[in-house]
Amino acid sequence: MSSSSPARSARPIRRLTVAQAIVQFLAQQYSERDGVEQRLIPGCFGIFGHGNVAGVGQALLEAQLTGSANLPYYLARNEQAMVHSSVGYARMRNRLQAFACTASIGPGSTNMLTGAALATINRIPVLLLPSDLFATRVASPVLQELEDPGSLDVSVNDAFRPLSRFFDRIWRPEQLPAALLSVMRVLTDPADTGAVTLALPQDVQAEAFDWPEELFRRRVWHIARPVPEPEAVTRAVAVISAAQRPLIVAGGGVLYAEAHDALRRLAEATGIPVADTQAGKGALAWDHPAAVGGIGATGSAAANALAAQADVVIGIGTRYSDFTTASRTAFQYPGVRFVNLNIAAFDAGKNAGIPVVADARRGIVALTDALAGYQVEADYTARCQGLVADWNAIVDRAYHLGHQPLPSQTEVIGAVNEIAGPRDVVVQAAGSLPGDLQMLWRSRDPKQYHVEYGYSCMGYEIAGALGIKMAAPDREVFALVGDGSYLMLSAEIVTAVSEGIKLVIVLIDNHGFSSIGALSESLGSQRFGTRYRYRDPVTGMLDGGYLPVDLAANAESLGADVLRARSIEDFRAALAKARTADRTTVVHIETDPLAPVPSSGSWWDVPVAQTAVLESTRAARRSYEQSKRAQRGYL
Ligand SMILES: Cc1ncc(C[n+]2csc(CCOP(=O)(O)OP(=O)(O)O)c2C)c(N)n1
Ligand SMILES: [Mg+2]
Repeated sequence: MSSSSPARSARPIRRLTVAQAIVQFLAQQYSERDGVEQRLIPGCFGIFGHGNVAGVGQALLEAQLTGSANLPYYLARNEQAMVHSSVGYARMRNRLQAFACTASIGPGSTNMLTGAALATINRIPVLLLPSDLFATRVASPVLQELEDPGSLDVSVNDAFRPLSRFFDRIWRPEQLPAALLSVMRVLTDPADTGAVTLALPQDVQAEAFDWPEELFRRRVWHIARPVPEPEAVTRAVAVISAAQRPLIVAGGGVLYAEAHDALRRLAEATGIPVADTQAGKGALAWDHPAAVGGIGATGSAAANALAAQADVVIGIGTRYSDFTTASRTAFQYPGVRFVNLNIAAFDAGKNAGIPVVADARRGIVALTDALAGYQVEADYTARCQGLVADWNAIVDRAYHLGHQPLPSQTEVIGAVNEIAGPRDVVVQAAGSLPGDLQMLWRSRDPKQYHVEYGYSCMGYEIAGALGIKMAAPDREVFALVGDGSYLMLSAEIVTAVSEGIKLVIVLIDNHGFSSIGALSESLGSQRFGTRYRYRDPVTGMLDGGYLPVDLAANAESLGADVLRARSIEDFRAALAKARTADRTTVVHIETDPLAPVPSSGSWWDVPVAQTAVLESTRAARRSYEQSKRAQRGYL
């Protein structure tokens, strides 16, 4: 009735399936910051199965064949991995662009959950399109459907709700336009971004509907740079300008806001030293006079010594994770105060700090202007520089340890650092490498250091590197991966090979978990269950001989070129060759998991059993209780 009314029929419509409408819509979305526009959703990763093969899959095929929408499709090998690749891409593009990911119903979709958590925790935008059960329910239960006797509208995709910054399920086509607009709003909101999930029932994906043509117009989403409230700046400056020993903690927000130059000017104008977090590393070049290295549990001893006595901590774009605060033991000055510049009010309020809610760049500029004339005392600067010089000597030694017979991991990091070009990217996420890298890596470019340490997810390395290389094809990308992470998720080597995307993968083989092994030992648990070994028939433990596992051969079988390095000299030569190769190349090296690593002079809270038979555990508990006394609430 209404469709025959003159007013309605005059409105142009386009008849498409829900999936086709989504593809057409995504291809028309742009983001804009500082007057520069780019595609907001430059492509779609996916793995097809029932649920999306005839829905989103059909729509992507038709778009490609007809040229009606430009949304390139990339076939991933694992759904978790494709979310990692998307996160790598979006982080590299400073959150101005985000990939879409389509998955089949059931396990294809739930494989994305870990990626969703990783994206949301790291505040990186990604659009997830899990497929869902039938909206009509006529064929229920379908293959891979979760049956809940207490509710017929529950599906496995409800598990995305707590992991997503926005979640919706499209039961009817009419719901789609409003949902799509909300999706774009959240993806482009720098304070609220993360995983955005649109669950798509499989029958609805294929259902046709008459869409208003204006749904498919080109849309530009402005990415905001909010200015700080002048009164907040005044309050912050009153505290900072009274400080004797201020310290800046630069987090990932500095990099996403492209505020590194502004930060450098603030540091140069005031002399305030700058320590950085895992996500913020590289905000200042490592050899800038104000740079004091990483902070926290895996930071530099220099930054941690300064943190211990800082009277004002200026956190910029940081979430103050436990690694950053050394589980709240890093800042020991009794009257320490915090000033937190953050785009998210949630983070700005942490540690009872003075909140300055703003874009990092605009906020830093405002603070710099308002602090005109303020300078730290010369003896404070001298102390900072002395600590940094001592630390630099420690790093030099770690880079060239000459450990025998197998090299140390610190030498491998040194070699990668010295062979990488200034714009090359190093990628890592879990194991002993993030700690060693935050301590030892010398960043020369704000986008050089890419360690995913919000979720520290084993398996991010290769998949993330793929997305990073897609985002920055002009940079060499080195994925450093432990044998544990490699075994968990190396399948995206195949995607890199099939797409002709070149990665350098450094595979550090130490026959198990050097990280958790060391942690276990320090907690009295004797490296139990952390070695990749045969089970010893006498002890019943996994401490028999080495396994006949050849990870280099495994990488070769996936289509990568492989170089096997037998010594650190060999490794340097292989790495130089891999850097100039035009194919994905894996450089395999065995290292000694027990080789020494410099100390950060810091602590991380991991509880130890309060009662135990083993004396090693009881001793660890005593030392744990001792360390815990340094833990503070900042109120
Ligand atoms: C998906 C996932 N599972 C488990 C962990 C806990 N974990 C952290 S490091 C680690 C071992 C990593 O082994 P490897 O990649 O060989 O690195 P290494 O410790 O030897 O440096 C484990 C199991 C994790 N971070 N992520
Ligand atoms: Mg290992």
